[in-house]
Amino acid sequence: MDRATVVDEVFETVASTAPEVRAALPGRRTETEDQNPSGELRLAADDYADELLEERLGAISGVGQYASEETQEAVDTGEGLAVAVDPLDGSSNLKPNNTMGTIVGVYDAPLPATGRELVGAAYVLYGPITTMAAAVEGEVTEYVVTDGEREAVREELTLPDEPAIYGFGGRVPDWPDEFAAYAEEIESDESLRLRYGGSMIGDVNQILTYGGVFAYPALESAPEGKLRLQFEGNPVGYIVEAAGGRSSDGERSLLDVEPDDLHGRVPVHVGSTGLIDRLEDALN
Ligand code: AFP
Repeated sequence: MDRATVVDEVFETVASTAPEVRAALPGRRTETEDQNPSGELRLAADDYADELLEERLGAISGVGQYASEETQEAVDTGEGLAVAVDPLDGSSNLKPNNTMGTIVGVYDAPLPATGRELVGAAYVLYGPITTMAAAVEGEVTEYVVTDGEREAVREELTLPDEPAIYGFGGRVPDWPDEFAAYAEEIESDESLRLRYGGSMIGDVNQILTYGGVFAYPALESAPEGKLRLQFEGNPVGYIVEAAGGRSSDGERSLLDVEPDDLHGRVPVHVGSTGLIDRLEDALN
């Protein structure tokens, strides 16, 4: 299969798996004893989504590697593109019945790879309805996913010209002074309102819809931030940049960050270009 067909097959497979992931959530809110490679407790729901997606994405002809936020090593599945998956982003939102997502990045290089090797990225948002945002060849399409079938509802999706919301993760006392000063500037802007839901996909989807800035910044206690480059930063950076916005680790596009290992973390800032430009000015 040609590369574009494989990428679409990956998106189709993630969309078709979404109803089973969503249906399994109510019965899998329990924490397991296991920790993922990032040291976070895995929910039964994380395990279930990961097993389904590894089996189905790994079976696609043209997918040669499967890596997940939930498992230490990437798995060889033949020849071809590499997929990096966060099976259930925001799983701590399951207990309070808040938004969650599934993220997939499709790299034309062995993992770990820079975001410049991405040839597609998508996320499923488990909200009041199930939607998918998918970026390929510089264009973002939003789909409603019904019974695993995608229906395009917004094509050539771009961020609105005027930003409207912001959301910053981490504890305020743990923000470095430069980020705290930037946050204060944003908070004092009367045209921007706070929206932070604890699941990056839910928060980023609001940025795609309303414009603004989402950040999980470097913290004094965690200079690399919390989010993983391969599974969260790169795919979301790729999608937001394809929608006409920007991404940054504080100095450069997330897509230019050299990975040190498969589960390496990175400060993530994504959103409207002007707000990310101002962030980089504030941090440097
Ligand atoms: P979980 O998957 O453990 O809920 O973490 C979600 C996440 O990786 C990302 O989706 C959120 O933006 C961020 O963590 C929330 O982190 P805080 O709980 O520290 O706000």
